[in-house]
Amino acid sequence: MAGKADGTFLGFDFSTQQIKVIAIDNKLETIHESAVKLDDLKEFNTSGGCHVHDDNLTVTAPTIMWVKALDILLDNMKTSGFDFSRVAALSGSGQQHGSVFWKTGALEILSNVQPNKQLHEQLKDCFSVADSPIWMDSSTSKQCRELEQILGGPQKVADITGSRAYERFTRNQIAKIYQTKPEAYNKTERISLVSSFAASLFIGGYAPIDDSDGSGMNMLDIHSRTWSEPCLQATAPGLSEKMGPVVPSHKVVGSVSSYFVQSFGFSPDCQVVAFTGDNPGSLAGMRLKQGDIAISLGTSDTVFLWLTDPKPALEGHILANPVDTSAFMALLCFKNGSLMREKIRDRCAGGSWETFSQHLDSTPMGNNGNLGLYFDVQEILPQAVGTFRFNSKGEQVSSFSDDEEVRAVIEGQFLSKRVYAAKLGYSLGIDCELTGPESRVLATGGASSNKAILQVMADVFNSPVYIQDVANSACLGGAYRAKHGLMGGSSVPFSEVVKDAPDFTLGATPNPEADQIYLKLCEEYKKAENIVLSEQTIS
Ligand code: ADP
Ligand code: XUL
Repeated sequence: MAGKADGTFLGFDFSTQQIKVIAIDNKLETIHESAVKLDDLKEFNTSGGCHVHDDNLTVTAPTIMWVKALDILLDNMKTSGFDFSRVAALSGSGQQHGSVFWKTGALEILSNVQPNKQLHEQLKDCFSVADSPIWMDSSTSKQCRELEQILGGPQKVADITGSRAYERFTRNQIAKIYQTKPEAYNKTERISLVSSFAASLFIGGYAPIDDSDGSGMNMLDIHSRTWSEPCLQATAPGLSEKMGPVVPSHKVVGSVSSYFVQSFGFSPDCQVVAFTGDNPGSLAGMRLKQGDIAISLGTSDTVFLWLTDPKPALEGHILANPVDTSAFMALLCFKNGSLMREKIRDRCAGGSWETFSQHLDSTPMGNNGNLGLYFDVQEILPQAVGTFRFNSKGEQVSSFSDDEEVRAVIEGQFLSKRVYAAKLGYSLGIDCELTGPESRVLATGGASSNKAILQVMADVFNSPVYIQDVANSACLGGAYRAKHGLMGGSSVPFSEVVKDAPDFTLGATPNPEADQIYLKLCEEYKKAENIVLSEQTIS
């Protein structure tokens, strides 16, 4: 085993716009990083890696495009002299929720691919549905309502599967295909997620779906980590045979097929560890552990939590944890992230982040009781749109000074994250004890370079904030997970495998008075949100 672990590890990410790879050595240092942009494969005519259909709801990607992109990525690595023979194990991730429909007879072709031709040429006729539905699709409201009705309501669906029915979730996409293209459904011998599809390419056979990405389907019982019989029944006939088994995310699902040995010089012993979703992959890449919360401040904001005692709710998603089979993770998405912050920067700080930061630094914690909720586009959490300002008496006001406005948007965004995290069982919540000195907030994404924003984050969460400067955390997570799977999966804690990874940088520490101020403000935030939501219903 030690000999194997001396090798290198590959992590792939089949994301929406690109197929990416990172290679790390046994000391977890990155030795190679490359990517292929899907839009560069001109013959598929995608924009942002997908096709948005005329109804503006249906969003798909040509399945074979992903295969061709992998061919190109591996060819480029070979040309650059990458030594595939040293790869001890590989794993990776895929954009969550997307599905691949393998046509009857495809396994036969997949398990007999020959090294003299590229994969995409050999697999081109393997799919019963040529265009895979992806996570941006929102065309399955009918199927969502059907599932919630059959199972006894949205909370019931959330209790079983970790989320209420969502349009992009795979069960609802499968139900739509069964209802609208029954002949394609009947010709399907296996349904993969993008993640298990990618692993299947490497092993030359059908790789099982892992329980973490499987939790984004509205079809897996997140407690037993097996398919939920009522959900399967509610979807389409004969579905369980088409889904195959579910495995823990650390499971070795096979060795690379002889195609990869002969075409690229992989060792026949190179192990393939189950691929997972990109968000679980990022959790692994960010080395999240119990008590931590990861906050990504990108175009939109995302929050990951490590949970032991999840409380599925109507908002947010609970997934099986990809690095610990007894734990869970929560995923929260907020649409109004950096774009909203930029708007206020432009209006109140002359377009300068420096001036924006000065405004933040010159206002007190708690903003003298002024609170703002800013949703330039329809928000997911909460489902609201518009700008709402409340003064210290809880009265709605039409404007704040520039200083107040800047602090209000940043505090409002972090209060909302803290409140929603608490609703899903995060133990730093309002009604709970602190998780203790070990708990950390990990910040990533573009706005995590702003010290003044990080200070507010530390204060609102009453926790030190560390910066994680990894652009491709899902890829890196794949490489770490490959090593974890090779070293024994459940018998070795993931934290042990990544203990030598580069340290995080401390970005901010909370002020001593922060907790008292923000505990109270969380309550004020909840009241304000209720008012906002009641106004949305009226209008
Ligand atoms: P994504 O990966 O979602 O495209 P990034 O994580 O790269 O996005 O973040 C990009 C965002 O970071 C930009 O929209 C910008 O608003 C924000 N950003 C960059 N620098 C700063 C800064 N100094 N302060 C606040 N926000 C910043
Ligand atoms: C998560 C989600 C996206 C995709 C693509 O629920 O839909 O984050 O995983 O990245």
